[in-house]
Amino acid sequence: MSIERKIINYSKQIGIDLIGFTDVGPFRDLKWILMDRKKEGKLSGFEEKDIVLRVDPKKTLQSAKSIIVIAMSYYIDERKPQDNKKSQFYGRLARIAWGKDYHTVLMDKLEKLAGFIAGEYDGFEYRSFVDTGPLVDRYLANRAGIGFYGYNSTIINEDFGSWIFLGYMITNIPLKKDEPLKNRNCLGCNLCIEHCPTSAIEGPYKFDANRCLSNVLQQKKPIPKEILPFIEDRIYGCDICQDVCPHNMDIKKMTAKEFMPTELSHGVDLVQLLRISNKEFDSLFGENASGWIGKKTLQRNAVIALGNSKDKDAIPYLKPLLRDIRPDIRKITIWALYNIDPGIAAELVFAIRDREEDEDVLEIIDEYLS
Ligand code: B12
Repeated sequence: MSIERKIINYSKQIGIDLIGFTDVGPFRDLKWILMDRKKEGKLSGFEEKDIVLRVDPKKTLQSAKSIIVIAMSYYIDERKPQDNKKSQFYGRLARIAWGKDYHTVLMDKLEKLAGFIAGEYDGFEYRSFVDTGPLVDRYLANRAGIGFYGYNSTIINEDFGSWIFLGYMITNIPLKKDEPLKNRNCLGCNLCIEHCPTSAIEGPYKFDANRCLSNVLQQKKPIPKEILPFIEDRIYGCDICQDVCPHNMDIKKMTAKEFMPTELSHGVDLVQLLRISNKEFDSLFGENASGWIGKKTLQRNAVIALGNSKDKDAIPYLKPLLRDIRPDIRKITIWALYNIDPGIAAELVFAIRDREEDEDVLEIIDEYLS
């Protein structure tokens, strides 16, 4: 049996849904895409900054001869995140954060796979990555025949749609490469472009991360005021461009029990999140894909979601935050209160103005009060 076949068979045994092989470039076509995106200022800042590293796998593993790309589905039947309501105010997590953190799950599969290959191949060398590696995961997945690009830039697989996580292993073993899928293309219906609330998808494969809700919710920097209402009740990630995609209809469901929804998947109790201790935060979000953005950023997002509820019942939960020790939280709370009820907000903000010492917060208070 060929080494490729052995690897494929083993990958199925350990629950990897899709696997493909590709070469180690360098990927000159990708270089131009990355340079254009950078020149236009439309990257998120979370990408590896060194373009040479991104297009040349040998810079990461000198002995590199092939790359194994894996994908795992995280799709489960539509469930309204706020079913089983226990509290009045809930925040929505994108599907990627419904189950266990995919970084850990896919990395674990890659490590198992590496252990298997090491038993078959003397002198095996490898480096594995999920999401945070130097290369461009989608590019590799496309190159290894795992899926095609949607207009929304996601990698879409015929069976699983775009609800797949990607990971890869750069190896020093020569593997017969797969071909990118030919004659399989995005339908080009434009629904992702039309439905993106902030027009972050500017056109086919044209993406401006500055306007993507998923990105702004992860960034620590302040979110532009005009974007805040589009966030609605989201506190991590955004699924719109995939929810509307026809390639995601009638697809196979995930089998990985690791990605089964947890209690958080039904919605995060915003009031609880605002009051959470560091220890509680670690136990609730430690194994969730949203946890890495940290307590403060998630709390900021919770305040935005409360503001977007426009529900006066949220005011008692927001009011104490006008005295929060973190100026960023005080600032966003002022916005949230004004979004709910400008009259009540003006009274509350006026009452704290004299105690406020932070120049930026004072500027915002005066802007609202004038
Ligand atoms: C930074 C980042 C983000 C940023 C920027 C996203 C972006 N589009 O660049 C933000 C925070 C916004 C983000 C959001 C999301 N992300 Co993200 N993200 C990444 C990360 C770390 C780097 C992405 C990158 O390099 N972008 C650079 C640009 C150039 O890439 P791109 O937009 O994908 O562009 C591709 C296409 O446009 C295509 N292309 C360009 N021109 C042309 C022309 C033609 C003709 C064709 C056919 C193709 C084509 O080639 C480009 C390169 O692959 C990767 C992991 C990794 N290390 O690669 C995960 C990754 C891309 N993210 C992922 C996910 C799941 C998401 C979200 C769905 C999460 C969510 N629910 O909120 C959204 C989807 C938003 C979207 N539509 O892209 C998955 C994607 C899985 C998949 N099936 O595609 C990845 C691969 C993580 C993983 N390992 O699973 N992400």
